[in-house]
Amino acid sequence: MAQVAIVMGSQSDWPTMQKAASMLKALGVEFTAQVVSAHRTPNLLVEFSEGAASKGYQVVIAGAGGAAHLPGMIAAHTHLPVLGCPVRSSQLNGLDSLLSIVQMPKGVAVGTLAIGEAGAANAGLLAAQIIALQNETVRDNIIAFRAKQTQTILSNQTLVLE
Ligand code: RP5
Repeated sequence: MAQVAIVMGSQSDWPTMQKAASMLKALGVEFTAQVVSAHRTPNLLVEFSEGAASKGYQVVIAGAGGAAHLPGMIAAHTHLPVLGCPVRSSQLNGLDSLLSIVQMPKGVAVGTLAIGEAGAANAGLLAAQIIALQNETVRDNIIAFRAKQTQTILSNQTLVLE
């Protein structure tokens, strides 16, 4: 059963959001990915959000660009933790997406990640860390991932002073 749901406002968000998917896959977390638009498919948004917990999801990762209402609207319809990913937009480079997602009013929470691919990858990592609270396999995978990352940097010190 999938533990994490990745949703995005448009197919055009997938090149960014697949970084979340890749991270979840690398850490052994089951997930699904689908397009749900706050503006173009509002009824699907309500249906997805209200049914997410009963489907067994434990975390929702929601990515959107521009007037990015998707993460906040999902959070309004579920008690599950929602991680918001600002997708880089063509007009304002994702600053619009970031500000749309991050400024939630008190009482409905969205955990907002960085703009673009790094934020999407970290959303996958953070979702896995939430899952790891009750899943030893995922916890061990995260610890190994972090150790490998550290070792890679320590063994690649190729800075040269000229
Ligand atoms: C948002 O509008 C989507 O999340 C996407 O980032 C943006 C543009 O969507 P498309 O016009 O490329 O479908 O809802």
